Amino acid sequence: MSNMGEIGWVSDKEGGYRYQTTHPQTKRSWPQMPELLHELWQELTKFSLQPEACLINYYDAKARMGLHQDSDEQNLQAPIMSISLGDKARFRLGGLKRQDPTRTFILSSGDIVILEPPLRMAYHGIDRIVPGSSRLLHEGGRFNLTMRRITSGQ
Ligand code: MD6
Ligand code: FE
Repeated sequence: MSNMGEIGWVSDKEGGYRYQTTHPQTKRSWPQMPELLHELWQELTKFSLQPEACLINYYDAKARMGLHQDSDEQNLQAPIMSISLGDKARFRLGGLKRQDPTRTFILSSGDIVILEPPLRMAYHGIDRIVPGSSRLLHEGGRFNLTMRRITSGQ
């Protein structure tokens, strides 16, 4: 797990999960998001504000992500856009309540998911990845890049 952009999503024993502008161990800023990602966000979301955070998550063959809502951002009107790279994954999308029915999609390398109102707060997760289903990464596995606008201001 790592980040690009002005703000990163971090966690440690002391502080739990939170957004912060520096790496909790090195205290350094996160590297900039490549211009290409800014352009992709602009083109696909048409949102008025630029993304501030890009979370980089790596999934090995056994990794999964439980059903969750993304609700830690100040700006809950802003879309969240993610890019999948490497092995395929089974993405589960539900509704605004945890008990709502869910459906699943296979996300392949290069696929993009955008959660925006009215599904901005929909429950979602990764059931499993499909090991060996892409040749993009020599080490196998899957990267997910999740881009977000955190603050409401400029
Ligand atoms: C993943 N994605 O694809 C996990 N969240 O590995 C997310 O949790 C997610 O793809 C918000 C918006 C899009 C996403
Ligand atoms: Fe999410």
